[in-house]
Amino acid sequence: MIRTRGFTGRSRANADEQRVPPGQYVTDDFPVLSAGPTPHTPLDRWTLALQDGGSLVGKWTWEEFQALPQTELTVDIHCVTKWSKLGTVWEGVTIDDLLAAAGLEEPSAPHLMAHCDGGYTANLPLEDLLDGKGLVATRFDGEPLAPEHGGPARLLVPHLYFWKSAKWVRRLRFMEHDEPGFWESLGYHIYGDPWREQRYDGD
Ligand SMILES: Nc1nc2c(c(=O)[nH]1)N[C@H]1C(S)=C(S)[C@@H](COP(=O)(O)O)O[C@H]1N2
Ligand SMILES: [Mo]
Repeated sequence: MIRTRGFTGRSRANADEQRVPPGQYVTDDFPVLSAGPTPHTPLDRWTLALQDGGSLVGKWTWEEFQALPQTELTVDIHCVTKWSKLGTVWEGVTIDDLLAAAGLEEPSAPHLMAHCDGGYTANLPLEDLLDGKGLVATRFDGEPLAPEHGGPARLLVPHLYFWKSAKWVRRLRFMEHDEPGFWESLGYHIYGDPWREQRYDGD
């Protein structure tokens, strides 16, 4: 079959339209959105911790984290400022594998708060991170994740607005009850489903 450039372009545009949540536009750029300066934690001082109440229930050095099962995920991402980026390729450790590595097949609370270098936080229902839906990503597009995009490691939760994908994540804390994170306490939606345009509190 012969395809002209125009045909390919048009069919791609149509397919993309159904892939893109309401109010979003597609960009090939990868904008940087950070509420503060980019932290630069050296890998030999980096750890990822899993916290339940006052207890540490898991902790990995960079080396230990690299030894966990690594998963590649190709997903579309949607920022509340209305850009979407299609077919982004990430690598990292799924939350399922992280919990399994900590011996937590039965997680103890239904919500998580992600805590980051620099103080940023984002709250998430644990369920939204399970079954391969959430990743602690350390690679983007086949390369180590750039610091401005959250390197060494960020959360990736692509089915929610991208503010939930906390950059420079260092600690995941189980919560019995949902609490607002950084943007959520400043008026953003507590859940943030782009398909329901849950941008702000009350949407
Ligand atoms: N630690 C931290 N994570 C963060 C943010 C931030 O300011 N600090 N911004 C959020 C927002 S609002 C968006 S849209 C995405 C942007 O990710 P990017 O800069 O890689 O595009 O990161 C999210 N994660
Ligand atoms: Mo954002």
